[in-house]
Amino acid sequence: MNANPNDAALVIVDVQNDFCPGGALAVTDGDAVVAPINKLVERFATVVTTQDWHPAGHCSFAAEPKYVDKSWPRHCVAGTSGAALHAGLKLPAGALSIKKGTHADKEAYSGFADTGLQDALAARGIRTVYVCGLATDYCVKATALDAARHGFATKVILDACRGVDLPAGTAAQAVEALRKAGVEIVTSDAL
Ligand code: VGL
Ligand code: ZN
Repeated sequence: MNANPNDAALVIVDVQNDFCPGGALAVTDGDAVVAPINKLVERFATVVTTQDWHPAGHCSFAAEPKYVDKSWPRHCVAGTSGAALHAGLKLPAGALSIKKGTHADKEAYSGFADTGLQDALAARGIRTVYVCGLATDYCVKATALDAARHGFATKVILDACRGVDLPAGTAAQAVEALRKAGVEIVTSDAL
């Protein structure tokens, strides 16, 4: 791959058990992102994982979650197996781990929200950010939009993403919003 010089980072968003089949907030085929991501990681000198990492009483949790209004079942509670990264991910030893959504009273879909990620990437001289993972219409979208806002050339690797997509079409709308914001949509085999 010549598209990923040392100034590019791969940001793997929320590939956590709770977003995979069998998890508390399972995304259809969520675990299908693992194989393409594993093929990509070795090509990047800088790899970042984000994890949704909520306190037990997080404000987004609802006893009767509606999803469409961004109320969710209890998910990704800090330290639980549901919050752990999918065991199939093959990460380099130096991967940077970002936890987000750690405040009970604040929702945080973006990996850049109060995490220090922008400074960490800047310190490594990163100029281009490739985003993949879960979910296309929430945390992938928010993370990619923030990356673009922070001035990084930003690309979303679409075949390495899956969306909640409730109601159906939400994931496609997210992709359109990303394009409009100047985010490039790419596929992993083109990298
Ligand atoms: C996410 C819903 C709630 C995500 C996190 O990772 O996209 N979605 N919390
Ligand atoms: Zn969450």
